[in-house]
Amino acid sequence: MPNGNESVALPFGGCVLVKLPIVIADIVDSITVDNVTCLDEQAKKIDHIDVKVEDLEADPVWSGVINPGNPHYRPCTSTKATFHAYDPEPCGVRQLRSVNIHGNIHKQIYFVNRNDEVRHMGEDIPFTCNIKPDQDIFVENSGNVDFEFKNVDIEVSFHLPRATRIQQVATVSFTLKITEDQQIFIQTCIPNGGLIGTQVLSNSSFETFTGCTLSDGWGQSNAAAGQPGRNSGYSVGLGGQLQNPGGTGTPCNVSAGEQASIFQNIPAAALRPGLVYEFCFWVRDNVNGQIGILENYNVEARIRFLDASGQTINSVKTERRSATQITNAWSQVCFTSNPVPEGTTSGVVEIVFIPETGNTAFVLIDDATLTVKSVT
Ligand SMILES: [Ca+2]
Ligand SMILES: [Ca+2]
Repeated sequence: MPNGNESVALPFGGCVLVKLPIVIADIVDSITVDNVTCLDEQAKKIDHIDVKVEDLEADPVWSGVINPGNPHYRPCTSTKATFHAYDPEPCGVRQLRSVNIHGNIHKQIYFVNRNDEVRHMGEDIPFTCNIKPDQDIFVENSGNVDFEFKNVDIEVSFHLPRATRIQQVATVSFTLKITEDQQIFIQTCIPNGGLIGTQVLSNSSFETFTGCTLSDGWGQSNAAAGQPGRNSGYSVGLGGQLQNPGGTGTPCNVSAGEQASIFQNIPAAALRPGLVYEFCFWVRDNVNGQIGILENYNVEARIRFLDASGQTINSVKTERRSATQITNAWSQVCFTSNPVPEGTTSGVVEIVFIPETGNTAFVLIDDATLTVKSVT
């Protein structure tokens, strides 16, 4: 079990400048190539034709650099992802006018001759075709644009009008993926495995505070920082104080008759669907046989996950201790959250002091830790 005295700083990813191919367009298109092949002997019939596309290439046709009057104009401020010394204007928005597609169709024609023998004949049909994109495509730096053919397929139909002539229609279909290398800042993430065992709360020992108020990540209500802690440090009082904060400050405005709480957001970099957390803290009350203190309270600790609109997702894990279970001696409470649900954008841990009628007791909290435990 964690003793709560360690606070390991996460190596949270910062912003990193990377160069990535950004998809500009996926053009789905096809090209039809007709040809007539003369056979070197007379055929009774065509058995089949094996066909494949080779050396498929795309040569773009660009507009000039567009001027500031064009709505797609953007000033050329970034340094180039790739610099071509031969390009007089490597930076500047251009429009893709069209793409010249060329390649070669390689065929193996299997036919049956007059002697009922199967023969074959190879042929190569080079082709060139210009295609125009359906949508307007603009790029920032044409020197950084790459064209890649995906899902290339070819079908061929044929008939034999005369014994030595084959009419063929080949249809080459493809997706032309157009990407542009762009430099962007990305947020790096720690792999899940690197998070396991990490304590993610700040000021987990409550040693940092200003007057009655905890600093460094904690929010609070009806709470008093700077109370006597475990291990000779400080703790935080919920609903009351044993001493003025730090033993020297002015009294905190706290009441044993009202609900009190401390709470802290789970760091976003440690919040991932599927992870679970163990929340542990130490608690004691101020009841040590004194006459006149009425104990009638509960303490609830909760781990909540929230969606983008700030609504709690139905995954709150609650752990409750009664005034009887909490004594004048420090004891530890630990429990494990539900797995972080999909759609979570934030998470909160909180410890809530809930007084009932007539209560005059309060509690102290120390060494609250939230440790990433496992991945489901
Ligand atoms: Ca402490
Ligand atoms: Ca008690």
